[in-house]
Amino acid sequence: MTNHWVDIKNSDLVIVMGGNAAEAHPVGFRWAIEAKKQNGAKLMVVDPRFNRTAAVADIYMPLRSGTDIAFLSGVIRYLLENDKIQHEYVRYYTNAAFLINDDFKFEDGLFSGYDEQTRKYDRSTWAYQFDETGQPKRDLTLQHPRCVLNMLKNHVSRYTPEMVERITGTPQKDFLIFCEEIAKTSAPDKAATFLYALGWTQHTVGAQNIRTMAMIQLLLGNIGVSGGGVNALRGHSNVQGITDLGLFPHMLPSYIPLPTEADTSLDAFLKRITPKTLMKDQVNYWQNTPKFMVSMLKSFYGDNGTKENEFGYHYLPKLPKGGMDQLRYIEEMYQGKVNGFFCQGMNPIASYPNSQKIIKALSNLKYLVIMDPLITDTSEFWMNHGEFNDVKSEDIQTEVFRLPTTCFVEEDGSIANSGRWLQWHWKGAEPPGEAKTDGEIMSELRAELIHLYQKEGGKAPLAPLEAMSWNYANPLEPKAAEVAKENNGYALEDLYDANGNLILKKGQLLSSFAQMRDDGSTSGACWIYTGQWTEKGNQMANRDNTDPSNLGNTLGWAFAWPLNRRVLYNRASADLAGKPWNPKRQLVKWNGKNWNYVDVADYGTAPPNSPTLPFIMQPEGVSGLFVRERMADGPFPEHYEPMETPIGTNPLHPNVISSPVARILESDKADLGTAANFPYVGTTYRLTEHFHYWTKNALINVIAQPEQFVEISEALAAEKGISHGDKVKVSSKRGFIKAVAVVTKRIRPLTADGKTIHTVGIPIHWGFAATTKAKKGFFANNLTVRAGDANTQTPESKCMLVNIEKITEA
Ligand SMILES: Nc1nc2c(c(=O)[nH]1)N[C@H]1C(S)=C(S)[C@@H](COP(=O)(O)OP(=O)(O)OC[C@H]3O[C@@H](n4cnc5c(=O)[nH]c(N)nc54)[C@H](O)[C@@H]3O)O[C@H]1N2
Ligand SMILES: Nc1nc2c(c(=O)[nH]1)N[C@H]1C(S)=C(S)[C@@H](COP(=O)(O)OP(=O)(O)OC[C@H]3O[C@@H](n4cnc5c(=O)[nH]c(N)nc54)[C@H](O)[C@@H]3O)O[C@H]1N2
Ligand SMILES: [Mo]
Repeated sequence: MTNHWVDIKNSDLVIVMGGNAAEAHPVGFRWAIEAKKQNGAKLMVVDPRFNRTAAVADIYMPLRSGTDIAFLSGVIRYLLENDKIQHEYVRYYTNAAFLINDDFKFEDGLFSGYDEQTRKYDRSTWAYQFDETGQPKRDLTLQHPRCVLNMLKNHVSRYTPEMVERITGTPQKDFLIFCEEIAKTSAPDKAATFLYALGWTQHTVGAQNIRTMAMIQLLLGNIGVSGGGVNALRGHSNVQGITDLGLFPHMLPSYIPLPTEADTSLDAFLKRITPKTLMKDQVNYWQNTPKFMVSMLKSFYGDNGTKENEFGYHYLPKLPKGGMDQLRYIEEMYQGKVNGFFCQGMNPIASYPNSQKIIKALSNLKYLVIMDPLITDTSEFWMNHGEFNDVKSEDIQTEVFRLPTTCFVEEDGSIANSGRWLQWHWKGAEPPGEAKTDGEIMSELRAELIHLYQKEGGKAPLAPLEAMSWNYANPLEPKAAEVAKENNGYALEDLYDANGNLILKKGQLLSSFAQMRDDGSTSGACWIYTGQWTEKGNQMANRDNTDPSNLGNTLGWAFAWPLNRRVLYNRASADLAGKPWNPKRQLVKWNGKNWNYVDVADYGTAPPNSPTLPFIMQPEGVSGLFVRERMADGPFPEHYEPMETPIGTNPLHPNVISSPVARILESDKADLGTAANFPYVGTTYRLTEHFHYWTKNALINVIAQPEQFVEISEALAAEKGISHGDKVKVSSKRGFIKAVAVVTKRIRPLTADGKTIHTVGIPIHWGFAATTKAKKGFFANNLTVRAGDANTQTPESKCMLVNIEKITEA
């Protein structure tokens, strides 16, 4: 989130689109209700289903799954045509005025630079024009035909209300209500917030769904302000933490990419990833990347990382050519190229797309290690569970090891919530049986691996393992506090400022990442977490909920990264002179030295009316309505159909139907179906009463939601002769599930491109492994497509083509 949970109450208009907050985030959703109560805010929901959030909304409208970009681009068109934008904000705080390179084009569904062979874009034309002094050219009058705003206007001109209805199935009159409501927040003192989650991310165009919304927020001046923002409601309670700490195949902690095989030295790597300041006087905070990277390496390798060996840079694993992701890794396993798999805290046969392929992939392993407090479907993948897991155990040679872990209530630690608040928690119970913490298991594995390598040798080099610093009082039992301080960072020598004043003594904890150095004199594994545990103690344990601003920015409660800032880009909450757009919800104010007021300002010390602009993480100082090279699929968003499309065409450009750069492997293309055999749209989602695949193990949840079901409209039920309560089989090109049919008014057919579109709603929570007497069920992921977003690794779990038939069996 750019903002935070409590801040939602400050909104004038809460839009839930691409998520179902009342169901999947019922505790945090109270702040949406507070916005209604305290501000008279309206709540608008746009979702293929009339879900539990819609049930308490003021305005609900349906749309066909996978078409949000068309809807939101139509909104952008409306705002521009009707001049409902916040002018000053757009002119100075976005790149609206920047001129776009003359070679940049968009034609017939493709941006300039597309290579059909590699299915990738050469993004060099997605750039600005520069003047003789190397500065980007701007036209602050916004008249130039190649300025971003006019190019955007032209790009979205195709998304008329008629076209929006034709693609999305949302009736035009509903769509226009949405436009009118949101347009009201172009007033400088009004803010809308968007709450979203998987309804937007789980698409081949997921990242662009979110970007289109962010562009709307920028045009309305709703970013950096209280009650506004771009607010992802995160999933598992600490999934924000795993993202921050870089638990991806292509990332290091704190959003620093993992080097590739082509990055042959630390210097070359840093040169490639450190952005140059693009416009003079701008902060361009990522220019500090070398300080963050070297401090991280010092934390990883301690005294084994020296200037001479590039601080241990060569010990880091390197991303192979072509990258690595979940789809490719499973493919390698499927092809028998992988010996062993450590599965820590996940249940891939239930959660990854195309479950039957995952089961075959695991069957090709020599060994599988499961670290989990529970039995999971994955730990039993080799067991026959009748029609639910129809495998022959005797054919599967994979050796499975189960290492029981604790869960969060059985250990101390921190959890990062969606609003970037790091909150410390304390152990509440002793772990049962032989359970150990993940840290203990990993530490023992490390020690034993080193020991075995030293004794017997091995294929992989031992040096990286030996070089890793492991400075814990008990190396087999790292304490959460020790790890938290390691992430925060230390001074490795006495540190002085430019005037020769001592800032920190050797061994003291850093209080800000501004203290980090690139010469090896500081250590810290995750720069954005610096400040969480300082010489003043554990800031994550702070529990003072005093709220002088009444905006919910309780600076004394927990620690929000970065530097306890509650609203990112908060300098954008005031004009260039520092006058707040909304005096009632003022966040920052110039005090002669800096902008700190009721939030920690992110703006350094540039005084009012200085040329330094608020988007300090961008090398041009402003936010991007046009993205230069970051996105894999285009500098402006464009509607592409899902990989499996029910209309079989793209009304905007019939030659480019689905995303031309979507992530899909050649081998999975044969598993795509068409509307001829699978005429309906299947979409998967959660229920409040269950948490993924764990709560099959908790009797109370099993009682609350006892049996696998799917939801269909009354119209589809009538067409297929299905009655409420009948048993049905839902199938896709990949597999099938059987479930009870729930016939409901909450799902209704839509008309898109002249066709009737029926949706089949599929809750995800069933499987076969449970310690309770829970009824077994089928994986929703038997049905899903192995294809995903080109920018992220997220698969397209929210739309696929299916068929549904009534079945009669005992
Ligand atoms: N009780 C409970 N809570 C949970 C979880 C759980 O398992 N149980 N899981 C947690 C996790 S890990 C996560 S990531 C979050 C997920 O939180 P959410 O994303 O809110 O949950 P979902 O139910 O997956 O899907 C959200 C909604 O997206 C809609 N949708 C589908 N396709 C589209 C589309 O193309 N456009 C739009 N606008 N909407 C679409 C669906 O109809 C559904 O209502 O929930 C978390 N909270
Ligand atoms: N079709 C479809 N598929 C989906 C989704 C969807 O909407 N539709 N949603 C996707 C999303 S958003 C998510 S997040 C995934 C979830 O997919 P998974 O993460 O694979 O599913 P979980 O059941 O949450 O598995 C987490 C496991 O971690 C274990 N665990 C809990 N605490 C600890 C701990 O401290 N240590 C260790 N080692 N283990 C622990 C739990 O017992 C559980 O078995 O599913 C994805 N798959
Ligand atoms: Mo999630």
